[in-house]
Amino acid sequence: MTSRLAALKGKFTQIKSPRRDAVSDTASIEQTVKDIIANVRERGDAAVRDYSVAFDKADVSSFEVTEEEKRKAVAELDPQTREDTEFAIARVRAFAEAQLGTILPLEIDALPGLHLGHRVIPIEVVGCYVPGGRYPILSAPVMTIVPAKVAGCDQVIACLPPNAHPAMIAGCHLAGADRIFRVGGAQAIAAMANGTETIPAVDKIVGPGNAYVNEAKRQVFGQVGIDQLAGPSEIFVVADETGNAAMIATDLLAQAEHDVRTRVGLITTDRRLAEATLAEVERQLKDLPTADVAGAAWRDYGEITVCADEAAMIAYSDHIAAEHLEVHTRDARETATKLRNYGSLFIGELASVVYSDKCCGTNHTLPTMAAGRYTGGLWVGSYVKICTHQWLDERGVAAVAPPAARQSATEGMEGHRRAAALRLSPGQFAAAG
Ligand code: HSO
Ligand code: ZN
Repeated sequence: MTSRLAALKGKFTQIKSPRRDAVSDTASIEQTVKDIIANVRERGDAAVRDYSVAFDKADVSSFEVTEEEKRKAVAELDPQTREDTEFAIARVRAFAEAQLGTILPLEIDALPGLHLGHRVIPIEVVGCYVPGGRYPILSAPVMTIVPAKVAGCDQVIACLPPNAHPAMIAGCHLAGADRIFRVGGAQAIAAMANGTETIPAVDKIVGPGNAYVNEAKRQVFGQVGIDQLAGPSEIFVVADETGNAAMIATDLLAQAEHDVRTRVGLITTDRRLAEATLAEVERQLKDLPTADVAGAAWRDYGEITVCADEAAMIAYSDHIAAEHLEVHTRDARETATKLRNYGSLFIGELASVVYSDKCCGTNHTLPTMAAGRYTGGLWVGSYVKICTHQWLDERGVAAVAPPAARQSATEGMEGHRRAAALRLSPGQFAAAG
């Protein structure tokens, strides 16, 4: 139990508890993924082709989507879908551009003659994994590709499963992918991490995927950068007595339809709202076409927690650190200032998670499994490096060389001491020991 939860003892009760723990079990697939990565590293395209046949039943002679195929995929989008995709792209781009404007280079004179700074440098080659999955989520390529382009990466490639909906290829193209490959699963991650004859090696891999993709990203991390390890989606709502049970239930079920492992919950100070929401979820499940998934997620991972007061509600929510957190309270903006751990915050009942999922402009690739305690989600800053530099003149050397030389001597690092002292004048050199 975390200390945060221990401090909450007696301050909350659950009128609906999850039946299972949200745990990610990677042990069973670890070896399979290890083999896939080793094989792709060794045999390149041939291994990727074998896995595509074995796992995706796809016998693709060439992985790369041609310019002609991209044009065709876009032309086949119905006009409204194309317009909506372009709306999403424009919103995500505009927000990413605004955020990039906040990542500034720095140059300071830390001491006379000692100049320190940093530059903002785009990552050269980025690989965006675009998942297949239960639904063809058109906003998925938008969220990974658009901010990479805004950041100024030289090359942005996309990999998607060969059996992905053709509209997903159109989405990758419209979002601005430089090259698109029909390769999915762990073999896609292995190919992007190592490079093959046709797929370029990338510097960083981003984007969510299934358990195999996740495990592959975990294993190649270090060799390349990754964004994060994405678990099943999550939504929690914090609400007081002003909350609307029907609206809360609808938003919980919206995310619950993602996957049977989606974690959804209400955290409230109002027992009446808790009970009403419980009833609403059951009522709405009756005519939700995706109730087979959403209902299973609700039964296994759904929770409704009643807290003694606002402070306990906030603390419990910070303990969960939900991927998506909606705030339905009398003064939602005020409540928002008190919350600390979440992936993205939806302030006030008009701000549905679905708007961010699809098109309002914030990124929907967010930390799950309580990773919101230590990181935010994917953003334009995920595609740049903040790299420091320094330059000195004689005054700067006079200030830092003696302590650097002395520390080195204390540590027994004679080579370091010599390098530090070398730049001092002979008199200073002697004085620095
Ligand atoms: N809730 C998902 C994103 C999404 N949902 C897109 C529907 N479309 C993960 O944040
Ligand atoms: Zn969603």
